[in-house]
Amino acid sequence: MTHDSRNNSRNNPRHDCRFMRALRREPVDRTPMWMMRQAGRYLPEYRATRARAGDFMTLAGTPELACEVTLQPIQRFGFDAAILFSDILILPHEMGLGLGFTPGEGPKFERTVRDVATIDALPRPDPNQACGYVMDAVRLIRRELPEGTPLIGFAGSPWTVGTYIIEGGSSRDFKHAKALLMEQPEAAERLMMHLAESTADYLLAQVEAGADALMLFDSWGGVLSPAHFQRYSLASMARIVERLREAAPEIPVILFAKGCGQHLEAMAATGCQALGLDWTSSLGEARRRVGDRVALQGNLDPVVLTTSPKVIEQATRDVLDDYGPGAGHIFNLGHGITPEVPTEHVEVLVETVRRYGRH
Ligand code: 1CP
Repeated sequence: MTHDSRNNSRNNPRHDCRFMRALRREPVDRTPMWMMRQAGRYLPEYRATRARAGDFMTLAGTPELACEVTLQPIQRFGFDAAILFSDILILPHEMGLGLGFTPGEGPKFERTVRDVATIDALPRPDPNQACGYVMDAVRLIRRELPEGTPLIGFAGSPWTVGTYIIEGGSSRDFKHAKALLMEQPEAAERLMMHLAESTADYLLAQVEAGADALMLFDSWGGVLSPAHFQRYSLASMARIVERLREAAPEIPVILFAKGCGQHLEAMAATGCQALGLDWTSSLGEARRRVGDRVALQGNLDPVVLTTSPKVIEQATRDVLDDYGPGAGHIFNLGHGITPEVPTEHVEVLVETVRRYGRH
């Protein structure tokens, strides 16, 4: 059975919901919404499960716990889509690079990938073996989710994952990662393409396990020159989309490249179904540029959620107005929600989209 024949049906209630319809730019009763990092530290129930798990890797590595936190924001707010609780760094961890999280610091890899020999020795993991616990989580979530709530699977873009494994963790200036592109362009290209193939394998395994849509996070695409963005980040994302289109044509793919508003046409040309926008781009302008080819997701500045109900309501209405009437918009933040946001503020956001986003 192909991915297609199993997941295909418009009579599958998950595929006829607002979120999936909006991705196909079909009419909806109101704008669908979810929030990047919706399962996260701003939720007391997340903090409780996280404390029970002890550390992030156990939380992400235990299917029952990953399922529990994936469902929490759905139960509390009734979002129109769930996103798998995992991390973009799980795949490179399972390439043998040794990911760890120290509290208060970011992710850290035990081994870095900076030279040709290390790049050429990187394994291409079988996702069902190496990341079996992720696929178990997908199957479990899919079983537990309310009827009609689709599940988003995801991965990091090759460039964004590349920055972490080249630098060995988070970075401010991406010195080593950029130096690799500048000094060893062929090796860098091989690394990006290796990550692209492994990432496509990984995403297709998520589809096989039950993911209804897929999202690629290119959080650091915006730090590259336009030429480097095209050669390293966009080309490798385009390869992933090509593999997904071939093997799972019914599964929509959302590309989110932060700070890349200048590249929307090039990203739409990959054949993806939707683009995620951060708040530095206008949804209305993006719609005029690429709205005939892709759906758009975004783009409230997450800082708005730290202000007041009045400001949140107005800013949310402004986002909906900026896109304007008609199909093809999925409301989201322009980046992940931050831990200090009160849950009452998220309620204001949800209520505003429900009321003001009616079509
Ligand atoms: O509980 C904790 O303290 C750990 C914080 C945390 C969480 C909640 C990490 C560590 N990862 C996650 C989950 C996560 N990460 C999800 C789950 C689904 C959801 O959205 O609810 C997703 C989609 C991600 C994706 C991710 N991880 C990205 C891309 C999106 C983005 O925010 O730009 C990136 C860059 C990462 C790396 C990462 N993992 C964790 C942290 C703190 C970071 C960022 C480090 C940095 O800023 O460099």
